[in-house]
Amino acid sequence: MLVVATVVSGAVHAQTAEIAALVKDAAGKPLAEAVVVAVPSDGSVRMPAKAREDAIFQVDKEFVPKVSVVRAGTAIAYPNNDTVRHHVYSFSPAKKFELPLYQGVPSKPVVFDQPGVVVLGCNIHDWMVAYVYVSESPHFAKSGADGNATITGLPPGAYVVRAWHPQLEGDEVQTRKVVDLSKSRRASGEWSLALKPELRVRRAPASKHSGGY
Ligand SMILES: [Cu+2]
Repeated sequence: MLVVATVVSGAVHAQTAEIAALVKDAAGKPLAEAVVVAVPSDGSVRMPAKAREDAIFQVDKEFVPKVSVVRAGTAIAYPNNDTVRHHVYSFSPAKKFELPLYQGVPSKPVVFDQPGVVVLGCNIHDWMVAYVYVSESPHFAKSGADGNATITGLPPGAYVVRAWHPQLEGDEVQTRKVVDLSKSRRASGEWSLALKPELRVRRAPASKHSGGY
């Protein structure tokens, strides 16, 4: 007779742990929109089988959110909340794509299957920029305005933890730290990131004439 064992989702790792990361810039100021990723140090990344979905909106001719962190395999939709059309594209090696001029929601989301950083732009509005950090690990968090990013639900073990920010100076690899969660349920750490100056494209001055781009 066949016995089928059922595992209640969420109870698999009853003893999960978390990493509380604080990300700052070189001057010690809390850094928002930094990505913190934890990879099991033995390389045993267990990606949940179910594909994830996410969305990056266009609101008032800006991408929202500006920084997204997703695991590899995630499909991202691009709902356009504006009345003008956008033309979203990426030339990044991790994902090259183009969504020619559209309004509303393009019919097909874009799947990000390669780990790496993907920079998004809009052909019409040069100042629009967004970053998709595609992680090879399902364990990550993004920092808030206070610089705090907490990665929860971690199975016990040792992790290599690294931090990234759109303005990061140098290689993300240099930010790696080993965090051991084999005996404790919580660990905290600080990451201090050297940043490049932010390159901003000025928004076009608001036109008195509506109906254009
Ligand atoms: Cu646009």
